[in-house]
Amino acid sequence: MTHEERCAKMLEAIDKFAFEGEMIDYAPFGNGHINDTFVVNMKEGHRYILQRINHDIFKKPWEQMDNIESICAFLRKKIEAAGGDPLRETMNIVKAYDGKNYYQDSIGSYWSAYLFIEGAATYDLPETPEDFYQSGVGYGRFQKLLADYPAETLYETIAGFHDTPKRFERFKEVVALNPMGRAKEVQAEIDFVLAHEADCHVLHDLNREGKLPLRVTHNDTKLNNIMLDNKTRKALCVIDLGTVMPGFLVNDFGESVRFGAATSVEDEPDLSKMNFSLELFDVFASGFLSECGDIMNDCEFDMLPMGSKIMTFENGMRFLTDYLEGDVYYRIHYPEQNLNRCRTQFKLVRDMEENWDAMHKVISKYRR
Ligand code: GN1
Ligand code: MG
Repeated sequence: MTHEERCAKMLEAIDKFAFEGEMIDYAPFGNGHINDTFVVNMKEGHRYILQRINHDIFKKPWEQMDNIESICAFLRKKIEAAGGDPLRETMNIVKAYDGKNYYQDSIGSYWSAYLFIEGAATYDLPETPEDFYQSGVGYGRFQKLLADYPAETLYETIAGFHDTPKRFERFKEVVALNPMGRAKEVQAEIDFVLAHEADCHVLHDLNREGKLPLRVTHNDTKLNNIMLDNKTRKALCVIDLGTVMPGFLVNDFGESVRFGAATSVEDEPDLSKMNFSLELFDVFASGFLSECGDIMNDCEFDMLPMGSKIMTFENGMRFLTDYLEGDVYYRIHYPEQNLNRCRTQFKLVRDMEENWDAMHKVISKYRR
């Protein structure tokens, strides 16, 4: 598709949503690896978020949007009851003129739209530990507010998204197929994955034994999926709700830890710069548990370090799988990016293993 054709599709979509006012222009927005996100600027000064949903990955965008609409309505009620501002503390869907919560364009792409949250920003790295603490508060609050939402009524927007054992099996298949002939150059990383098979099963086994409950989870709790208020610098709103579905609380905790309790960015090529920070782990745990510690059971407390390790390991394994497959899933900006991403994750896993007892000690400080 040419640039002009792409722009024409954007304009077609913009025209279909119940946006108030007159559009001036639009621009790409954010750093996501999966969907295409834009900001739409209106003449009257307000803005909207418009997103083209990656339909190869989210197979049923209409189910995803029903999840999001229903979760946001639930959050809105709780936020109003607490005297908060639902226009800033939760996402707000803008519907299409036909009443649907998405629009399918003439070439089959799915679009969704939201009110733009003004006076707030997202970060790829915490500028201060307090930023990371606030993200813990934000994701912990998200857990708490949704603790009585019936998780089993949500659609699974990506089948087996954090089914680590299934991802492990898929990884082995891809290694065997070796479609790009890249396996040889990453034997050390492949061996690292294979040596961690037992870890993949721990959380799912506990769930089957009835100890680890399924809850409403966000599943992509990176620092950059939370907005901090520009004035107060406090957690304001959890965004990027496409992967909200039933899951394990410890994985939401862990996904935040792997991204934020790290001393460098996800694709840092110089591994000496990438370390797990026990201090930041402590900071995040204190924020997260201050909000939702009282809804958690013993097993969830026990498994917070494991959730951190598993999410880090799983992301590394997914990046490596994608590298072996020829970079078909994640957006990359240079050829080795997925391999760099994989290596930082495995470095963090090793660091966590070295800090295993210390991580448990940190959690015990905040145990209720
Ligand atoms: C993807 O699109 P983004 O950057 O929010 C991915 C997450 C990964 C993350 C790695 C739907 O999230 O699972 O953890 O990249 N989302 C999907 O940075 O696969
Ligand atoms: Mg995102």
